Amino acid sequence: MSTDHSQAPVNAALTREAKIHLLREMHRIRAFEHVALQHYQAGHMGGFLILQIGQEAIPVAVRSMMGPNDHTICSLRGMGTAIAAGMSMREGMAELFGKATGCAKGRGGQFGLYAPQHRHWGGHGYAGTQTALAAGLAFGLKHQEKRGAVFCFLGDGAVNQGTFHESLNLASLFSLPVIYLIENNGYAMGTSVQRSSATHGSLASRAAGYKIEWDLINGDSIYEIRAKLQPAIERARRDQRPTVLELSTYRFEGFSVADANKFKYRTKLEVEERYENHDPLKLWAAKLMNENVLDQDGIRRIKTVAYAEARAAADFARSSPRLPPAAIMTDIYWEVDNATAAGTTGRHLFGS
Ligand SMILES: Cc1ncc(C[n+]2csc(CCOP(=O)(O)OP(=O)(O)O)c2C)c(N)n1
Ligand SMILES: [Mg+2]
Repeated sequence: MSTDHSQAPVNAALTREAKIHLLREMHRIRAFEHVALQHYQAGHMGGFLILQIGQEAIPVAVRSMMGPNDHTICSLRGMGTAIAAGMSMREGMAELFGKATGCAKGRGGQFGLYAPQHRHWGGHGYAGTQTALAAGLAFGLKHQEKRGAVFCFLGDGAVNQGTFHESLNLASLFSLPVIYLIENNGYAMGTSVQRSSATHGSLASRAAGYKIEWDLINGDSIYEIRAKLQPAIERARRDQRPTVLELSTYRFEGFSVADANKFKYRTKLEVEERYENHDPLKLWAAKLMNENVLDQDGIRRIKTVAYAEARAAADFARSSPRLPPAAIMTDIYWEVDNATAAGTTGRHLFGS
């Protein structure tokens, strides 16, 4: 029997404006990534470009549930997560273009999408790295006696990394307020979940071995994500206990823009079927039309405004300067640590 998640208290409490905001945010992410992709393909930027197109509901729904003591941290597939966190399109786009106006002054590109002012601790390149950092952030919350939760996004390919299992063990043992969100998009690069993970039918159920609560979520559904996040958030904030959630999702594009064979390991039919029936933007728009929150025109306007914002961000990024070569000696650990007490004692975190 399927549950009507729209009636869950967290969803029943959503105002019309909040529902529209959720659609707007998903469209902003998609527009941002489409425009970035166009510029990448035109040769205007280099490095990696790793898109979240198809997975937008997850970061947007998570952000909509966050409070002032909550944090996010994710993998490289995290441009949408940064935008959902509140990073401006201009800062994000300029970072991808390697410009001084980017959020990391163009030093990181796809690897530099950090927004600490929004409590978003970036996209991490080594699969699973963020899971240990998330445990650390959660430990920090506990140490500071703050009631909050750390939302840690990871891919299905990261669940077999040792660091994830070490993190789960410590999260349970130390009772840490961390929520691991496995974005199961079916593939790690070109390897399917079936070929990479030995399971009893789900990745999240492994959490039981660490005495951690877990659940499965349809990652295309804003209502379901929000409804099932609620108990995990309470568990983190009230009981200071971890949770593992596995969200089914799909990436419509390749692993990265350099993934020329995006149909080699999956059929065109599979991708088309997912796009037709599991596009979170289409699904949420249909819900809002059904509930008479928006009509076709309203949805079109949201999309138009999102693309205008993304194109303006790209213009801003292209016309921004790069850092001068001399800047190589600034914003480095040495500069931060040199001549500080922490630099001589090594005690950065816990005072004296
Ligand atoms: C420790 C480590 N091994 C290998 C890689 C190369 N690599 C980059 S992404 C990736 C697959 C990630 O798949 P998944 O976790 O499912 O995330 P998705 O790309 O689907 O979002 C691999 C193997 C890496 N970044 N880190
Ligand atoms: Mg994956």
